[in-house]
Amino acid sequence: MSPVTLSRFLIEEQRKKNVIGSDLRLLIEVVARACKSIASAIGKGGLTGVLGSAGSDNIQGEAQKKLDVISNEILLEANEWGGHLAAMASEEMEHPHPIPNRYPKGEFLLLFDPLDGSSNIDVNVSVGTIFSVLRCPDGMEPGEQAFLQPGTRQVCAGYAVYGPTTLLVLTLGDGVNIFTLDRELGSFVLTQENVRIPEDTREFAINASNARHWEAPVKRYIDELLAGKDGPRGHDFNMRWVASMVADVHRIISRGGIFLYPLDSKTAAKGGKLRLMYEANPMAFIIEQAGGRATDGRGRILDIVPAGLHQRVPVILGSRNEVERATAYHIA
Ligand code: P6P
Repeated sequence: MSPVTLSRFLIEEQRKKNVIGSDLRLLIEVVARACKSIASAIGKGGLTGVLGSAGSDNIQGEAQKKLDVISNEILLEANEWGGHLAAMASEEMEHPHPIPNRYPKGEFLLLFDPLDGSSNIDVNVSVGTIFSVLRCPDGMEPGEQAFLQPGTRQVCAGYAVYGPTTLLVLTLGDGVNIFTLDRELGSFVLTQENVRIPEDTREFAINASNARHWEAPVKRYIDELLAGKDGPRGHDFNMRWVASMVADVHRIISRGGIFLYPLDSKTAAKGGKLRLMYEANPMAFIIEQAGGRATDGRGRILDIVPAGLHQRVPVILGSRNEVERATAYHIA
């Protein structure tokens, strides 16, 4: 049988389950095409002078890499003419990006972190694009307020991983599917269907250099993992930390694990490190659709009602039983 491309998958999903209207199908295909362009720009690296700093800071006060700016531009230009969007929002922009008046507007709001983990880009470590899709509330202007919806309102979420292969991981609220970019075909091809995360794991991901800043429940949880088979957990654990959320989350989607970027005394004033709207919410949607769990240490991430577009949040996500244990320690 010929490979199932992303386009064929979306058309067949629409035929079978009526979950994807033509505008949402167009949105996903346009975002996927933009991710191919970003993969191509990244792949050229030092050959075309796209590495290094852009010499500017983003709204988060973080130094921007040239590829942060390039990736953001690629996504804006790809999505503004199609007529499927009411507006866009990005980690790289303080305010939502309105659809220019010369183009028709649609019902969807697209949010993205155009190049997550970009601090790794200059050292050739996997990075990615994270995106989330909401509906613009009827009768509401597509300004910041329209975006401030809990993650449960997402109609679609996904990420691209730019690594040894370029992958697109997608959920439409009906399971998680993985597509691999066939560079010869120039198409994303379905390579894993209905992915499920193991409920248990022996692998955790946390930036251990922050240990002295952690709250007591996190310290207890991690200390028990580090105690290994001689400790209360009764077996050894392994640690991974790529410092690209997309890469760490994809490892969990692929083989299980738990990822923690918890509240700590360094980030408490800001509410956490990771951004709710275009990092935590899309990843939480994907993880839950694959059978995992995602909390902020005390409650479900997808239930959080956002107060601001760039709101930060603590994140604990991955294999169900470990996330439930780590969260229970916060509530005990
Ligand atoms: P740290 C990348 O900047 C990012 O937003 C996530 O992709 C990643 O998980 C985290 O920050 C890494 O943070 O403090 O370990 O550099």
